Amino acid sequence: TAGKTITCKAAVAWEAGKELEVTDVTVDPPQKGEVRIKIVATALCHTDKFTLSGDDPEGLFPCILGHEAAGIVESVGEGVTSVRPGDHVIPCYQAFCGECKMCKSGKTNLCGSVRQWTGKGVMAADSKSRFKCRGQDIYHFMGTSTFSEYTVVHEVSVAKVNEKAALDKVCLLGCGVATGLGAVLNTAKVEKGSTAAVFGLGTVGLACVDGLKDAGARRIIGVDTDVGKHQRARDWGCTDVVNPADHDKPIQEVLVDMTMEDGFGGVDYSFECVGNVKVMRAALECTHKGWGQSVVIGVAGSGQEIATRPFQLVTGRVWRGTAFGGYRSRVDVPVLVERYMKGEFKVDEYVTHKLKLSEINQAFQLLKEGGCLRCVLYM
Ligand code: NAD
Ligand code: AHE
Ligand code: ZN
Repeated sequence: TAGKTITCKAAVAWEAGKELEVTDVTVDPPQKGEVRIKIVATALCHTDKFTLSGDDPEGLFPCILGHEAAGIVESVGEGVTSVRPGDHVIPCYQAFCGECKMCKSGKTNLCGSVRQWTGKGVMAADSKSRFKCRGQDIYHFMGTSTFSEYTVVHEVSVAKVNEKAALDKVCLLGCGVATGLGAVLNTAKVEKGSTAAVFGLGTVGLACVDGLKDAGARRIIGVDTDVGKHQRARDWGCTDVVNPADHDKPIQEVLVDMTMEDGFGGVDYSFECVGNVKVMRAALECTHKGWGQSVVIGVAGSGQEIATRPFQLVTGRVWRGTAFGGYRSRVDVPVLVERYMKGEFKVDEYVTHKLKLSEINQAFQLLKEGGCLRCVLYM
């Protein structure tokens, strides 16, 4: 198949808010600096649902969504040296080239090499798509487009991983699980003995909880409006779980009261894993005066803005955000896979449902119903 256009099944999102169509698409051969991957398994992340809803200002249609996957390299384009056909890989929506201003800074995991093209749904070599359906160009999504049997990605976005790792599990390290762990371990750098609050107890929030346990946090307060999420959060390691609806006071005041010690309340660290700007405010304001840090992980819709009294920052609280948990994709994802294989953190436990690519609309429905953490699709 190398060098030839492949016809395969993919889930095409024709329009915002509409069901996907699983149909035949063509996937062009990888050009210079590109890799064509046979996807083995892909999960759905809430960001896929968010973009499909039409709320993502970068959302382009028609497109092929999907960014939490694992697969096998089918062929490589000119000049590709870091992977070869047969390699087991995780496509990463955040690239790492190691050579751009951003990568060289050592201060961020955001790579500048291909982001301007991935945001426009095309490949960097020629600003074109490699997908067509019934003669029409279909946009790429997040530089990954994993809801397809085959996809083309930039070499700088491909992490080569241990071929003994189960691809239908490590796909979760392509987004949600890595993001939550990294938010705690890389972005916040939580110290042993810290107190923390996690808002939103889906996959990203639970991965924060797992990271907090790893970091040795002494108190982990989970917050979720869906009580169906509470017991699992305790099982993951939350010391307390709170439903905002059980309280008359704003949730930030509830958390400050819960953590009162020597006359001062507030958690050392908080993590927003919902994507709601009001929750982001509460997450900042529940942190401790003088040193509290709040990490925004959730993605909020077009036009949404965060607000707080500047006094919250003047008095020492820090508001920050994280993309992919601060991990430098190509470098760190293979290490995460090794650590997972040694049993250092949970991954399998987030897979609550398994379906086929052809059942993808049912999988999106599951995400809306709340009982689902991750649904893994087999191609
Ligand atoms: P999810 O839907 O599984 O989890 C969200 C949880 O928030 C649910 O359990 C829901 O019940 C809860 N929730 C809803 N409203 C709430 C409220 N007002 N207060 C408390 N809890 C509330 O989603 P997920 O896949 O875990 O993703 C979480 C968020 O993180 C999404 O916004 C997603 O787009 C974003 N995300 C960001 C990154 C990143 O790199 N920054 C990576 C992955 C996901
Ligand atoms: N496209 C949106 C923002 C979406 C967003 O913030 N995405 C997160 C990853 S979510 C993964 O599930 C991210 O890492 N962003 C950094 C980046 O480079 O995209 C918008 O508002 O335009
Ligand atoms: Zn995601």
